[in-house]
Parts: sequence; C-alpha cells; structure tokens
Amino acid sequence: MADKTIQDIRDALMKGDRDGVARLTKAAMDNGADIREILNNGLIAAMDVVGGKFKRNEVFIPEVLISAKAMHAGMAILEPHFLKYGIKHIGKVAIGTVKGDLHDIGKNIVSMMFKGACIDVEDFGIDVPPAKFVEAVKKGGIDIIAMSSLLTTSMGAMRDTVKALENSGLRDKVKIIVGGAPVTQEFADSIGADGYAKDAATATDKAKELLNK
Ligand code: B12
Repeated sequence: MADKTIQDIRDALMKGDRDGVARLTKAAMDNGADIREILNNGLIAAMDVVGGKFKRNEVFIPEVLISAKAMHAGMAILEPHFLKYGIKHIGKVAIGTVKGDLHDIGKNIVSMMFKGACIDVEDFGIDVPPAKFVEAVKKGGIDIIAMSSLLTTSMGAMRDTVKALENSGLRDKVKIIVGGAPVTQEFADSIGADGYAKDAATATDKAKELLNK
C-alpha cells in the first residue's frame, strides 16, 4: 500500500500534477509512511527522472518547471514534519542568480533539491549583486554560497563575488559552489570556488560533501 502511494506520488510529480502531489503526499503522511521514503523514493526520484528526460531532450523547460512546482507542493507538506521525524537541517545555503542575469529555472531546481536534502536555503532570487552575498555571510549562519549564471556575460559576477568576499576578509568563513550552463569546473577553479556541479543532483552531492555530510 505504502509502495503504491509512493509510486502514485512519483507519477503525479512526473506529470506535473501539483494538486495530486500535495494530496498524495499528505495522504502518505496521514497513513504513516516514512518521510524519508516519500522524499527520496517519491519526490526526489521523480524529479531525477524528469531531469534525465530533460537532458535527453525528451521533455522541455515548461515540463521541468511544472514538475519543479509540483515538487515544491510536496515539499511544503513535508517541511513541517522534518524536525518531528528527526530530520535536521545539515547546513545552510544562500543561493542566487548573479548580477546581470535573470535566468532562474535551474537555480530554483537546485534550490529545491537542496531543500529535499535537508539543507536550509535562503534564496536571494535573480540579479544578485556581490554585496548581497557578502552581507549574508557577514550576518552569519551561512555555510555555502551557491551562485548560478546562464550567461557568459554574467559569469564575471561570480568572480566579483569571490573577490568581494576576499576583500571583506570573509572568504574563509564560507564555501562557494557555482553552476549554470556556461560554467565549467575549469572556470570554478579559476575564480577560486570550492565546487562546481553540472546539474541539481550533482550540486546536492557537492553541497553535502562541502558540509562534510
Ligand atoms: C529559459 C531561457 C530564458 C528565459 C529565462 C526565464 C527564467 N525565469 O529563467 C528568458 C526568456 C527570460 C531569457 C532571457 C534571456 N536569455 Co535566455 N535562455 C533560456 C533557455 C532557453 C533555457 C535556460 C533554462 O532554464 N534551462 C533549464 C535549466 C533547468 O537548466 P540550467 O539553467 O542549465 O540549470 C541546470 C544546471 O546548469 C545546474 N545549475 C544551474 N544553476 C546552478 C547553480 C549552482 C550553484 C549549481 C551547482 C548548479 C546549477 O543545475 C540546473 C538543474 O539541473 C536558454 C537556452 C538553453 N537551452 O539553455 C537560454 C539562454 C541561456 N539565454 C540566452 C540569452 C542570450 C538570453 C538573453 C540575453 C536574450 C535577450 N537577447 O534578451 C536574455 C537575458 C536576460 C538576462 N539578463 O538574464 C543564451 C545565453 C548565451 C550565453 N552563453 O551567454 C541562451 C544559452 C540561449 C542561446 N542559445 O543563445 N532566457
């Protein structure tokens, strides 16, 4: 019965059925299903399938976005139960699309996958200037800065952010992870970032590695 519900959650998410995911996730919780099971074998597994299809050009951006929204609806049901079920946040990430760049689809997926991995996320949105990241690190409580760029012309803002952190004496207080279609491991190394990932699933693994989890 529980397996069937998890399968139904996966199917609903892959179809982008936001209300269905919310309803089924709630039903699974009410029926006592394991929250980790819902998260890992339901929501995250289905989003991985959608991500894979996107990579193979079997689905396109609208489908990815609709499924991501459905995932969000499921996550919203699970989130209040995390602490109750002993699932604690393993760290905190401040994420944003860098200055000059308005693309946020990939960044939002990364953000959601982080949340799914029990990483607390502060999302600064798009067009985020270096000073905003610096301010967040200064305030404290941020373990990782995650920057997204989809434009070759905005990649320089990642370098500027790393420099701004260095100039503020805060660089060693935080790990930095970068990504987005034009970003590469070589670029990440050249600006002195701690990590790069090509997709949301790898980004989550990388963040956990940087958090030593
Ligand atoms: C959708 C889109 C738009 C939408 C954005 C809507 C939105 N809310 O995001 C709109 C129409 C607004 C737009 C505008 C523009 N766009 Co546009 N856009 C795209 C498009 C088609 C898809 C991008 C996308 O969402 N991909 C899907 C997501 C899921 O993939 P992703 O972003 O790569 O994210 C994944 C990974 O990269 C990674 N990742 C992403 N972020 C992060 C962060 C971290 C920390 C990590 C670890 C990983 C990670 O994980 C994600 C999930 O797996 C691309 C072409 C393409 N096929 O990529 C062009 C593209 C990015 N756009 C482009 C351009 C030129 C523009 C415009 C300048 C067009 C114009 N002349 O006005 C403007 C720029 C506006 C601005 N200042 O930002 C070019 C960029 C060229 C370049 N290399 O610089 C592209 C490549 C199209 C092209 N071939 O020319 N765009």
